[in-house]
Amino acid sequence: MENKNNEHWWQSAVVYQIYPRSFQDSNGDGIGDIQGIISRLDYLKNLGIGAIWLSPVYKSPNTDNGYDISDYQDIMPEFGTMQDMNQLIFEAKKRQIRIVMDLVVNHTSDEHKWFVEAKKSKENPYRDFYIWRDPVNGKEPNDLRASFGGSAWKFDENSGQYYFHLFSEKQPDLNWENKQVRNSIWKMMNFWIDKGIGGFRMDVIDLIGKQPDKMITANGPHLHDYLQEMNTNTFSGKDMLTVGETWGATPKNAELYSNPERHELSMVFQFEHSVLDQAQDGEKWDLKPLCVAELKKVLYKWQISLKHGWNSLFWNNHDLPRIVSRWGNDSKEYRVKSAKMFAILLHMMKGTPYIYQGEEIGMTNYPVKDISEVDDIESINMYKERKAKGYEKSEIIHSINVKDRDNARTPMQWNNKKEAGFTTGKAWLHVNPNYSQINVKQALEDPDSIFYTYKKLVNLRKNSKTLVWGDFIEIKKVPENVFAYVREDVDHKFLVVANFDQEKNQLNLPEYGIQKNIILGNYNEKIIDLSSYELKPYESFAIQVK
Ligand code: TEU
Ligand code: CA
Repeated sequence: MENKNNEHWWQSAVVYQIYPRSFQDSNGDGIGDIQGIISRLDYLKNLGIGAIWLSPVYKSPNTDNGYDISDYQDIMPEFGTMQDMNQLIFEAKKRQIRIVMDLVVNHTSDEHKWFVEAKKSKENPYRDFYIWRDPVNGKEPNDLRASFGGSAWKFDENSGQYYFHLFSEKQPDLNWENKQVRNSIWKMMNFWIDKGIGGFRMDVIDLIGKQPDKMITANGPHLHDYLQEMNTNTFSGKDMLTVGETWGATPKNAELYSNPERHELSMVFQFEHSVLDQAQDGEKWDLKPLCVAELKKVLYKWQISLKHGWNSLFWNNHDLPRIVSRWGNDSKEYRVKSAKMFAILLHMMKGTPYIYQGEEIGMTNYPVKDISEVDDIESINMYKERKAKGYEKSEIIHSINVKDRDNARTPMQWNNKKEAGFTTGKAWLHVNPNYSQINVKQALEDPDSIFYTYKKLVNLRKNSKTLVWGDFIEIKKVPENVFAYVREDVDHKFLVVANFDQEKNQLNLPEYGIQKNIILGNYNEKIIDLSSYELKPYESFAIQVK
């Protein structure tokens, strides 16, 4: 699997993310489950993906939909049993699909037995598994804030101390400085590795080196030491896919994580492109229009700066709004065109592409009218906070509709039957009413659907070393809202063009002239004269020029 050139399976594979709660229900309780996933493996095999990143399926009280884990070595009963999980790993493997588990070890649930013990007294052997501090002048030790609102410190009446939580108060942060904590985590990871999984996606891993007393949260001083220790004690030598979620990553520290000589991770998710529609110094709810030129700058920068590392490529995940609604166009006229443009633009780049469930059929955001329709703790807390600060309801709801996480979490749309074929009961979260037109069944029946563009892209990578390992070169002489780049090695050369615009744009690339070898495009052109070509709205194509 691993060869001399440092080539790995996860470089030519495409990863598909499943948010289990919303993927497929098998027993009519309205909640997606593991048997549901198993029943859809053939669909995923048809798409051609090489791995599934499975959002958490562990035992959890579900304050944050599974990102608050109360037992890492057990399965949430709503999702099934450990036997179901073993079956999923086995059935996926039969189809050459690896299962990448979500590793949420920055924090646990407050219902995890470590925290239940830790809370009992200052002397409890598990006390130091978490971060406890005495009050300062009768108040919180400092001003650090939690990601889901309020202070990051929660007072515990029983012991008179505060504990630290970077997310909700039901998600206490683990104390990574404690070697016993780290050893317990390695043990748990090895439990999963022994089951034959394909790797780990590591939740907010850049926070584990925090030093709250020094107001340090991301990129703490021992972060990379911990990751090297993890690597040595767990997946070292196993060629697994390991991807860290790192909101604070720069190209420079992404190389620290992913340079193979450092023995840390395969790659990280960086979010620099993903915050470009957020007002400076604001939160994600403070909106600003996307500047395409800026997006281009950021994506290209990441393409060329990881000399010794590896990129991950994504538009979507379970925390982000749907890309066609966000930066494309979800109108009847342009939804399919813009969705295909996103696919071509991203998948032809260098790195490992990720597809989030439903992206391959162009699923869209779900606008709500009232906070009562919202499930996500992040949005609900923000709503309360901003209401109290005097924001208008309409303004808050607008931000929620543009940015909130429920947009990604509405049930997968399988067909045009009741509840989109997701469940025979009542879905836990509203199904997007556009399921009657946008669904998997329709996509599979239409040879010109978004699905088949994704399928083609997934397969192209499997068969082209150039696309996987070839160089990335920007073409600069193009209009501001047009992306154009080349992927090439000694054998082959591909030219990729994407009009990131609802308007037409003029392309003049005389050095390329007339081209017939168009491998895919969203307008199905057969011949393109690049010396002078008018790009249609969202037009995108890839051409093999050598
Ligand atoms: O997300 C990390 C994180 O920082 C989020 O709060 C992110 O900023 C937000 O979702 C953007 O809207 C990870 C998981 O992906 C997320 O689902 C979890 O809620 C969070 O960690 C806590 O585990
Ligand atoms: Ca179910």
